[in-house]
Amino acid sequence: MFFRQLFHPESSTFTYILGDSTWRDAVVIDAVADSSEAVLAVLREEHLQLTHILETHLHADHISAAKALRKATGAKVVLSSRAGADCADLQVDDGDFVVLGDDVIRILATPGHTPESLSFRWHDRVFTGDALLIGGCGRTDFQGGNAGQLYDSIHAQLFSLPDETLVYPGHDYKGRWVSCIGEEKHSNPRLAGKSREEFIAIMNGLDLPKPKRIDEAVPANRLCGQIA
Ligand SMILES: N[C@@H](CCC(=O)N[C@@H](CS)C(=O)NCC(=O)O)C(=O)O
Ligand SMILES: [Fe+2]
Repeated sequence: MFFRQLFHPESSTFTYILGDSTWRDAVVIDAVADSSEAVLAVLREEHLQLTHILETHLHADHISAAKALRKATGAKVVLSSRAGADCADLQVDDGDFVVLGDDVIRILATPGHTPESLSFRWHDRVFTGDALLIGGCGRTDFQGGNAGQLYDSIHAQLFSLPDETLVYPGHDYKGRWVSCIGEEKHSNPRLAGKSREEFIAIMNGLDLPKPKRIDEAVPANRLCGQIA
């Protein structure tokens, strides 16, 4: 098993490289365009061959490296069928899986931050994109976001996992890297002890500024990260 977590400071985005030590295959989750060389360097150093480029969703705050990594490696781009992104090689749904060596990465549909948001479960960990963040969750005020749907996704798909499941989010804005399901259930201020109605009220009251790069990032990411 190979595992690496990278951080892109400009967008506070995490990129994950998952590998199989026997087969030497790897997948990458949420690679950022600016960091495609860093991902390729890890793959070279570790003698890993990239087979799949997974996206948790169509990002609003940075441009994806999917297209550049596909060009460099021939790996397949994987996006939710709900993304409406014809550029994807595989359009997946809840219950599908991606093979990685002797194991699989299970696909969980976790809509709410956006309709096409996915989480990926592998071994003892889950990659939650912006559905569940450490002590928070993705906002629901753009890109078809829906707070009630996010509450349902988190409870049905994520909080139903064993408490010890490690939570690797899509972003962290406060220097944290990993959490676990038990901790989020117990102490996430938006979710712990909150009813669905209370959660919706919290989300509808956030009043956050729009991501700086949203107008260029979403159309580019619907084309797998095509840089104009
Ligand atoms: N200041 C950031 C904001 C990024 C942002 O809004 N991120 C989204 C994820 S795409 C989010 O849900 N953030 C949660 C939060 O800020 O609590 C930017 O301009 O890019
Ligand atoms: Fe997002």
